[in-house]
Amino acid sequence: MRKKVILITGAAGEIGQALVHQLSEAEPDLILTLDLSDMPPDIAPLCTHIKGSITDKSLLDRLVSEYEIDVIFHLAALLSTRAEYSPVAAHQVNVEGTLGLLELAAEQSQWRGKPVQFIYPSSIAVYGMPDLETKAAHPRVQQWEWNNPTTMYGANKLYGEQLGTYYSRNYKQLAEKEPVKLDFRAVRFPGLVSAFTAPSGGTSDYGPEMLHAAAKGEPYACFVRPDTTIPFMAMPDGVKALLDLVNVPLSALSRTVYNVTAFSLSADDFRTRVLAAFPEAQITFEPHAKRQAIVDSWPMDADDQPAREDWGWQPEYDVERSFNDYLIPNIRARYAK
Ligand code: AKB
Repeated sequence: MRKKVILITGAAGEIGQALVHQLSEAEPDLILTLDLSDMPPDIAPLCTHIKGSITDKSLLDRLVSEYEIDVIFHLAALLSTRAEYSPVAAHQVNVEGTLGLLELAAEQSQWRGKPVQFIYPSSIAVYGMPDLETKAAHPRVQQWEWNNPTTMYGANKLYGEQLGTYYSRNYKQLAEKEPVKLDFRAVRFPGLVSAFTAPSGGTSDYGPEMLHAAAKGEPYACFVRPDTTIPFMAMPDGVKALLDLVNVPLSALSRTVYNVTAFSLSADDFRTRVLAAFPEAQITFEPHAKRQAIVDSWPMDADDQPAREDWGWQPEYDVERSFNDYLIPNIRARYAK
């Protein structure tokens, strides 16, 4: 008999590490992780790890021959800045990799006669505000508004949402016998900020980078203007959103894709909060015109009312609690070691 598992792709990344930690406390099923990198030593004992790529079809075939995959948290992706430097690689991982996993989940759903849950983190990068005036005039965007991403990553994520929705609703719609379809659920995340890992390859990274640099006593030149405002969320709430969403009955969901957010901050507000905790920090602003343009195309805030109504989404960390109870004490402790 195949072992029932929860598969986490991109598990060595920021969300993955936090998710494995949290999931391993409650989950009796095996946690199977897949990533190009090894898992960090403190997390490795909590999961069965496979080092490899989601684009490796023979590896995915091997997985389904050995395991019954019940849930997939598909976290593997090339983020927005990195994807601009390697757009073809980004498309391969973010789109073709996602397609391969959706196929796997669709086949598994049919084989076992029960939908595989496919949990997909999307991003505010799916939005593309045309200019700063429009961004200021529409500070809290609805899910369907301004879906004109300016980055490869944003375009990939938007298409990933649509592909997943297709596989869960219309897959093989012309077949004589309707297949058991997978159960696709996506959340659009704002910039996530973790106390335990530093980000890499994203464009919302200036917030966490500022904080980690200050705690390490290193100077930091912020690559966006002080007034730049986007939504953020503390990592425990990011993990909570994924776990809340996986646990809600399908009948409660009115859509496949949900905005989730916690608080919005300007880069200057971020700096003020970092300075309050680390008064010696040297934080300057040296905007990088092209990365600035990417963040300017993301909204100031996103309306997450549907998530609140359908599955009771509620962040536990507002801005005060994020900084005072989670980020500052944990980052201090981390670098004091
Ligand atoms: C990025 O900056 O690319 C990510 C995101 C907002 O999805 N952190």
